Amino acid sequence: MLAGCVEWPDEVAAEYRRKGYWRDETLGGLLRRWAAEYGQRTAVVRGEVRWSYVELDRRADRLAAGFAQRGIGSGDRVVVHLPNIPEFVAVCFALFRLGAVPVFALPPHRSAEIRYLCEYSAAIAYVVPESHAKTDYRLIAAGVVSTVPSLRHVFVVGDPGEFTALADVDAEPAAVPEPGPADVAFFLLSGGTTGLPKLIPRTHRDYAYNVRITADNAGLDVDTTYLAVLPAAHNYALGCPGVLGALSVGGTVVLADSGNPDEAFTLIEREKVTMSALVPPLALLWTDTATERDLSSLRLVQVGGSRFEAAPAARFRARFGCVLQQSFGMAEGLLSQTALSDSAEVVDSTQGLPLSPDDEVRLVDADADADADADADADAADVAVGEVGHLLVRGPYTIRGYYHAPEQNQRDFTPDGFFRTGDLARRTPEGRLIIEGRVKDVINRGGEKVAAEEVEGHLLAHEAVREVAVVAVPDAVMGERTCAFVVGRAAVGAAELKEFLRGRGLAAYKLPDRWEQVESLPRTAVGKIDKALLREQVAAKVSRASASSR
Ligand code: OOB
Repeated sequence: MLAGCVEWPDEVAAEYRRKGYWRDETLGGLLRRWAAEYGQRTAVVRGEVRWSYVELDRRADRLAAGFAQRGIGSGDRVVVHLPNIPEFVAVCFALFRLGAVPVFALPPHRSAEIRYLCEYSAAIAYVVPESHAKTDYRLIAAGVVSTVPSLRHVFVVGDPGEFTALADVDAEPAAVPEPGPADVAFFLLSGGTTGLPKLIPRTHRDYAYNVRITADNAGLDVDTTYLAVLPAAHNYALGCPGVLGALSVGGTVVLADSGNPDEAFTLIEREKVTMSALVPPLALLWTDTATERDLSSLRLVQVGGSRFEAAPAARFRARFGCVLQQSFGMAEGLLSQTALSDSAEVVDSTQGLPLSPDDEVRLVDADADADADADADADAADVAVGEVGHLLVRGPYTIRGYYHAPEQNQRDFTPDGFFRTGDLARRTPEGRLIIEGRVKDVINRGGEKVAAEEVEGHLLAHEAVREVAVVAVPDAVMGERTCAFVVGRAAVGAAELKEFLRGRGLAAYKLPDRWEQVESLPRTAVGKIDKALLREQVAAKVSRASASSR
């Protein structure tokens, strides 16, 4: 395994292999097998572009050979910053085959996030589209390349400007040393339990298992046409079961730019889409959007990423007449989903069962303090069935540590290897999970995670800001939005602060939705900023405002 990653203990690894969870397979090798089995069937569709399995496999090989010629090989980190386009899939498999390790940036990320990811991973290459969503990504690349010495290559899908066109990365496939099943296949980003996102190493064999169990639980088969509306670079749409799940059974992946109903409904009708995965705000939007399109091909829709309430869940089922699957998951691993056979009541009100028989889930009675240390949880008692506890997990597809983050690992993992998810949950007598909230300092903005500390750090860099606290505000559509409480040294307006954050290259979804200028911030007895009180204050204000506007 790559230096800086935490292995599963040998005896645990042996057990996971013995039970057949972990097999001697790599993601790059799997595509070879799928191409042999599904040949000319359509693997990937985007607009007018359609690639068969054979075509995808061939492209991955040629790209891999081209990357190898440019000196990219085993263990090298490559920041992949692509939207949902076929090249994303080809680049991933090319890198998987070389044993090079994609670091998956999300499409809305901008220079602040990209610089951080390149530095943290010591990436040697960065892959971007020419432009996307009205942004010229080559400008992001230019800014980052000049400040990150490890970066040797920028590959661009489309007009490369000063960089290298991905289309020119092409060579006759040659035999290259391939990675092993225990090697790191790629890095996902954490939603952030504290501070900046951490890199999550996922190995070939643990992720192959992740894909297999989610594809099974969603009943995928050769007739599956999966519509990817969420970023394929995010765990949920990548492999839960997502793009890789659909490919693993010979299905077809239709790539979309967004879940915008206009685009999505058109694609569902045209491609006879059978399945998709949404976050709750999109599920609400789909439910409330009238359409002339024929959506009758839809058999299954997953909703997850943030809490989906029972009432909208029921409305969604009634509107689309398809199976709904609640999906609770995390880039670190654990997945809990309802089953296709579950009753409407179970689907509407729970997040189902953890997917592996060897997911060891504990709900412990830690006091709801984000700073409680890992040792406290390890010793804490399990709560009774039905009671809310702090969710801890370890298992065959849950990491044992973040990449190069010994201090964070000390906090986020117990000494016996359980990951402290930062989520609060309770369990039904059947073992189903119901996610009730969280203790980590993250705002879940309709599935997009905003780490409070990250935004606070940027705001504190403004000379007029003395103190700041970023907290969640309840929101009917997004579940939560962000609110920044600012104590100024000098008068400074929200517009200026937003512009300042943009100027620092922060992704737009992290810009606070609401601003409160205050004289001081409340403190707890031990002198920390009392975020619980701030959340209450702003929630009360918002509910008063909405009551008076009714
Ligand atoms: C998914 O992954 P991440 O890594 O972006 O975020 C994980 C966190 C969880 O720890 C939890 O706080 C929240 O997102 N979450 C949910 C949820 N699904 C995720 N909270 C309530 N209800 C749900 N259904 O978000 C993710 C990864 C794979 C599949 C699905 C979602």
